[in-house]
Amino acid sequence: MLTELWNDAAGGFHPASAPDFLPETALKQVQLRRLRAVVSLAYENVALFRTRMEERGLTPDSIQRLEDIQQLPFTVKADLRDTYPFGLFATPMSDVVRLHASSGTTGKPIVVAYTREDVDVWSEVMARTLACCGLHRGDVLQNAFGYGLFTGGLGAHYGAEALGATVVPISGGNSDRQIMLIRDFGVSALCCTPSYFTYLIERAAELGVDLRALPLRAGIFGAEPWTDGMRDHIEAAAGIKAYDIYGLSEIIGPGVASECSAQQGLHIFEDHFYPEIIDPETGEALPDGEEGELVLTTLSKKAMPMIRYRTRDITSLISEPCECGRTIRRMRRIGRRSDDMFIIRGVNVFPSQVEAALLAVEGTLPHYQIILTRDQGLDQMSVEVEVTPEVFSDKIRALEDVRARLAKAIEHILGIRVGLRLVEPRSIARSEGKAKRVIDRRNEGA
Ligand code: DLL
Repeated sequence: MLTELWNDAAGGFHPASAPDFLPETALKQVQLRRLRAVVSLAYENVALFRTRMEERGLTPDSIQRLEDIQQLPFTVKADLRDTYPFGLFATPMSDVVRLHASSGTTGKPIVVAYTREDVDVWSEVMARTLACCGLHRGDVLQNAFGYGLFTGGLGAHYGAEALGATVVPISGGNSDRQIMLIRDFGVSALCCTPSYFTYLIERAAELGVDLRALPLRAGIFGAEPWTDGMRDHIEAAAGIKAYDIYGLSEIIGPGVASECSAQQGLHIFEDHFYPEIIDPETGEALPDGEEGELVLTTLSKKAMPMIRYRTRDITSLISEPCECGRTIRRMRRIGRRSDDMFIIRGVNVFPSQVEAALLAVEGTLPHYQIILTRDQGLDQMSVEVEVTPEVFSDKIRALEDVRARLAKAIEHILGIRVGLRLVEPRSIARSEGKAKRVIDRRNEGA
């Protein structure tokens, strides 16, 4: 049965996908064996981890069952900053074949490392990601994730090659050339951030290229939050199926989890990344189905194992079986992070709520920014959103009508009124990678 699935090239399955279909007991055995090995590796080679284990009276032998993971200390982003650049490496530099870094918002980047084996695991989970999105040998994947220290470009590149697809390593930016190659190379799939793809849609229209008439059938998007409304916009405008993929540098890069054809949650490649959901306030473990902070443990990483890493990404685990047949669990799409919330007049606000509201209003474009300011100690928020040329060129009435509907949609979702500025198409900067949705001016002039 499984062999049939994997041989079905048109269905996108690939031999590397085998672990996606493991029976639960076999999966748990693999997880426990790997967990014990990775805890030993970190204990013996990473001073910070060893000290924290000792403080709790733990040794690697304390891990006898999978549930014992809950005794282990968490790792947080500050640990990577405090040990910058190489303090969490578990192997000598001579075994490290690759470094990546993620810029972060302030100061020094965080650095991550890979051995040869780690790169192989990464290629495998990215091949499984692409297979999950229905890709196979014979597909032409245009890789518009940035190549460089960012993990998106090289992660997708190695995965596509491992799958046997043809990869076009164009990286981010150079949008006119992107559109030319999509057309001339018969590109069947493209990967980039969802915000960059909305720009490619816009640019293709300006160049008179109808993406819907081309062979492009799949978009593989991630690295930033995006809503179902954004997905509907992308799928309709480009005539493709848009898949959500998730990952983070600290764990491996892209390749931690991926949607499948059902588009109902992202399958976590659990044989390599052990997921837990915790209450972000208390750190207590929550059962499947409950929403909380995602914590991940790398089960096979050698150069830089991460034990119980607090991602700050908020989601919940889905344990019900998926119609695609994969047995590995899924997580719901990440709509927010525990650290991207702001409080406006006593109400908790997340940027994704604003996106959901504005995409529901006709006449707006999916290009927006949230501006935060502080007035007499109170946080204020205003939203700048582009409207279509037809609305903008008008005719005060159309503009006023869109403004009124938008104000209502935002009030409906957030429960408060916020400042609104409707702006001309192209007035908000386009991004080639992760979009900057929030401009925080709260501490300016303070
Ligand atoms: O963004 C890795 C990646 C590259 C993922 C390409 C997917 C595709 P970082 O730059 O370290 O790594 O950023 C990781 O981005 O903790 C989330 O907050 C956010 N993120 C990543 N994927 C998604 C997604 C890459 N699909 C941080 N939905 C993570 C929502 C996402 N947020």
